[in-house]
Amino acid sequence: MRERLEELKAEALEKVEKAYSPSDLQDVKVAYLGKKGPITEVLRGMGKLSQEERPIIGELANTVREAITEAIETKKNTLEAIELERKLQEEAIDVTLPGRPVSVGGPHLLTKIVEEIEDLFIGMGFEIREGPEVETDYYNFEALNLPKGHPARDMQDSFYITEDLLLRTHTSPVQARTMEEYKGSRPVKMICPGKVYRRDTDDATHSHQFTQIEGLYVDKNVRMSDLKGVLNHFAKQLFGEDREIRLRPSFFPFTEPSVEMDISCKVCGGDGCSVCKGTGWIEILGGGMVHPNVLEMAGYDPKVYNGFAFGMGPERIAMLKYGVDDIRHFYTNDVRFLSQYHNA
Ligand code: 2NL
Repeated sequence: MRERLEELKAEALEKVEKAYSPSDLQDVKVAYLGKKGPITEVLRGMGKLSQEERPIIGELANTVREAITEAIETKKNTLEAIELERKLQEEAIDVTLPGRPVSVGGPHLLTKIVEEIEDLFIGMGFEIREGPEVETDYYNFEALNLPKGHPARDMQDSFYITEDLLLRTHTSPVQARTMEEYKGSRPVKMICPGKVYRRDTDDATHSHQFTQIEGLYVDKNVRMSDLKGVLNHFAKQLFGEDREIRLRPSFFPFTEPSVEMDISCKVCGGDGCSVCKGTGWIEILGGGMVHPNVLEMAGYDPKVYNGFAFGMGPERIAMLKYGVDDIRHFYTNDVRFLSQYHNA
């Protein structure tokens, strides 16, 4: 019996030694220490032993059992340590590797130019006001000296929703609303950026929806020279100190007199080129002295108050400043276009 136990011990320990996985160990445990295992069997046969031998064999059987149990436990720890090491190797992360590049977006070129223009006018004391894109006939046309039957009110040119409601064709209704709100009792000095809509066929220079920034300064003793000074500062800040401006006579129903403003061409320095179409000058905005009818309708006495107003298209300004050749680039969201101006 003694030899049998020693044999079993040696056998079991060898199997433990050769075990490659926790399940191999489990097999050894069941095979040698289980209820139906050989050691249990040996112990069961102890009845046949003599009184003297019994405790000796009993003790030996226990020692063998403990030795096998301990060997399994030790091997299990070793296997687990090896497994952990393998996992750590396999899943190792090299924190010194450079990260994968993440492509981040940025403000749209149009957003940037509008904000730049806003900042310039804030610097000259103008406030920024916004208003509805769906307007009434009154604020979009009537209040701006465009009475019923005026050619600029042609159904063909505007997006009408009902007979009285339309998508605003310019941002001037925001200014008419502001003057009305201030009730003719205090000066107005504002700019209003926003989307406007016209029934146009889209091409390189036209869009049925675009952006406008209009400015209005109403006070006592406002003169055309104030308009010229403000616009001159604006143009030089935006396009560069080396640029000149000039005002030409023009016509708008809501201003009298009306002007258009050009800036000197930077491409040819005034000699004439394809950008300025040989004239040396590039048109950038329109303006003038607010028509007395417009002041009167908004509640400002034109004998006491007067003012200047102007309007510009930020898309056109951005196209001139950055050499964008097609207005549709602003709206088709081609990332190759958009990403070019992230650092502009
Ligand atoms: C242009 C020209 C202009 C105005 C807009 C205006 C507004 C009020 C009263 C008088 Cl409330 N005028 N706005 C005046 C002249 C020209 O815009 O070329 N815009 C893109």
